[in-house]
Amino acid sequence: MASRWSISSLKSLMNVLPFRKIKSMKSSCGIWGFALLLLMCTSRNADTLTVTGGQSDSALFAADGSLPAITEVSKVLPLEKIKLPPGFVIEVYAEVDNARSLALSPSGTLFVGNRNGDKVYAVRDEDNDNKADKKWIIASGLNMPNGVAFKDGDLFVAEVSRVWRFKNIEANLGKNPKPVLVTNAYPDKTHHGWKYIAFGPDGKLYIPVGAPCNICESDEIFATITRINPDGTGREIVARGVRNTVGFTWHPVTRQLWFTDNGRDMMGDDLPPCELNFAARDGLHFGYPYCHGGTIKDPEFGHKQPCSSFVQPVQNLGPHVAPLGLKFYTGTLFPEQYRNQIFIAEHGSWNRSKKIGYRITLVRIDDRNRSLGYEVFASGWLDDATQKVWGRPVDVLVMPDGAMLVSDDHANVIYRISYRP
Ligand SMILES: [Ca+2]
Ligand SMILES: [Ca+2]
Repeated sequence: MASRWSISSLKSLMNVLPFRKIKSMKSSCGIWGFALLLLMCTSRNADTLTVTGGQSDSALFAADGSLPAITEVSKVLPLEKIKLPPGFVIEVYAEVDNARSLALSPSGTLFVGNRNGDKVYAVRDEDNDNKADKKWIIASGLNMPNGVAFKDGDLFVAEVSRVWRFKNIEANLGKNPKPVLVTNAYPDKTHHGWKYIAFGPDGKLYIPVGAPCNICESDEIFATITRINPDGTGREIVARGVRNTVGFTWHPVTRQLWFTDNGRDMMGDDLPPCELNFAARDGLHFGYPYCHGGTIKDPEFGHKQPCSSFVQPVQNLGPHVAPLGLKFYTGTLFPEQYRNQIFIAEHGSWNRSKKIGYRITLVRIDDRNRSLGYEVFASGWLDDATQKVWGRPVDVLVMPDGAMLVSDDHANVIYRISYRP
């Protein structure tokens, strides 16, 4: 039986212990280390999930198990620094710690994953004023639960190696819902192990497996996009040679798969580009680790296969911009020129001497899936002059009213971008 003592419980305990005290306990680190190891083994090896929503533990929670979705905390964010095209407005939609991937139910419940955190959240705008009012913790103690997807009333959550299904989730938001295991058959490597997940037009759940390294050849399952049936059966590899995609979507008309890919590191500030890719069919190879950006031979592996044997990106993005979530704009609120064009959340570089990314970009495409250009749509989370960063976009989602939500795992909020000329 899995212990009530989940990783999150231990983290909470560590948070309340005074830092000085932890330092003074250094001599007993062996015992703490062993205890930590034991706890990790207990909660990771058992395919049961310790759900510690904790709704009954605190006076902070309302009777329905919810927390306020917006507090004073986000009011200090310098939203006036965000540059948008004329007529666009950005506001805070909800506060969510380490807000990562987004998934929306047809009735308007927004589910939000974590990467550095261990939780999955739900938020709702109950009075339709375009700001969320209520927030629920769906689960705690998960291992990088970055991926969330919604289908037929059920919430799917991806950890590094496992996928869980929370049945009939909207009737159980504040009730510590118990999930069922969909699969535990994915590798447990944490390097590029956090997952974006989404249901395709074929009703299957798409799950990427990032390369377990910066640059390497590896077992067949790595550097791929896979898909499974909603019950976990029937795993297939859909695309190969994909280093680390943390965002994919389907064209609203052609229903074909589009995805971002994060380029390798340690080839300098300006190489290679990150990528926007389009998969015309299943079974294609997109180049990694042999070829980057369509034409750049990898210094170590490039001699093995020529760039001409791989699918080229539709658009090379900035080097190290870290493109994550992307969506076609399918609403009607934004001007006509944005319809069916691609918005990309660029999380921002981590090892470039001058930072790049930290913005929302737009790639315009024609009806033959060719890029017509790559431009900045929203910027200002990075101050170029001081190199200071106050926010990092992760995922984008088009709401039924045509507004666009953007998650930010650094400022711990979800923004709503609307058009009010
Ligand atoms: Ca509201
Ligand atoms: Ca590629």
